[in-house]
Amino acid sequence: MNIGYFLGPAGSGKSHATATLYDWMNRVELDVITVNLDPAVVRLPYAPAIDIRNYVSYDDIVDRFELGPNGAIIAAMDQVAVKMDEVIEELKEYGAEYVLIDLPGQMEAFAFRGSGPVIISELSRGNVMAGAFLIDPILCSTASSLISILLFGLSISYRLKTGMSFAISKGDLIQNQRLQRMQEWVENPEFLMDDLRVEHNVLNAELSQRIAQLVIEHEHLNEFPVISSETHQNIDLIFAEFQRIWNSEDLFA
Ligand SMILES: Nc1nc2c(ncn2[C@@H]2O[C@H](COP(=O)(O)OP(=O)(O)O)[C@@H](O)[C@H]2O)c(=O)[nH]1
Ligand SMILES: [Mg+2]
Repeated sequence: MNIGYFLGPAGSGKSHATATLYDWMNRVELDVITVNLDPAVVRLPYAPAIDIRNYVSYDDIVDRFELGPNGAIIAAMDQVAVKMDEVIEELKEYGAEYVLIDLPGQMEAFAFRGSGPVIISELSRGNVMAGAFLIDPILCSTASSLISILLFGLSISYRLKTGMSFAISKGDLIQNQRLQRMQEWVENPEFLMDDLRVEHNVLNAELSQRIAQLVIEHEHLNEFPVISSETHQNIDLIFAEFQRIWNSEDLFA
């Protein structure tokens, strides 16, 4: 199976991107299913073939352990990790060529805890994996905030040991002028460097430029789309990025 998963902070648009990419893949007649791995989600914009809420009850965890929302989702993700064997059995029964996975926005599970890496490594067994890290435009309004979130995403990709692409979500909400500047950043990293140079609040100009250089060289920024689930803008580029990563993972299989 070719598995593509969406990661990113809460509200960055993962569930809507899952729905939009699923519709697009269906339209071009690819054999695809969706999997919801967010145990705490209330409403989804798509009907998942496999739903983790049938395995793990977030409400039970809140009641039983008297946890707040943050602790409860961390505990729920531990249970998701334990249930992955059963989820993978169900996945095999579908036998789909492509699988889209919608993950929760609780980044702690992926950045610091064991559950995120366990979930991804269980899915990786015998399958090729690719991630798309979605960035809400609110979180990257300045060059340094873009670099900072790319570094965060890179660090998670490093922990998960799978290829990850990046995309800015909700392109339809970005003002034209800002959208143009973001596109300039991703098409020509020199613009990103220019804006980093003029940001006065940068703690250490040399360090931030070196970080920018590292991220730019690593992430092929010119393949870094601004997408929208509202207008469907560039949703096909997410699939192209998944394919690029699946193909490069295949080389090492
Ligand atoms: N305008 C606009 N809103 C979006 C887009 N994608 C998601 N949203 C909205 O952003 C909110 C969070 O989206 P969701 O997909 O649930 O984010 P998730 O928490 O990352 O799964 C919802 O209110 C969506 O309607 C988009 O491309 N354009
Ligand atoms: Mg979601």
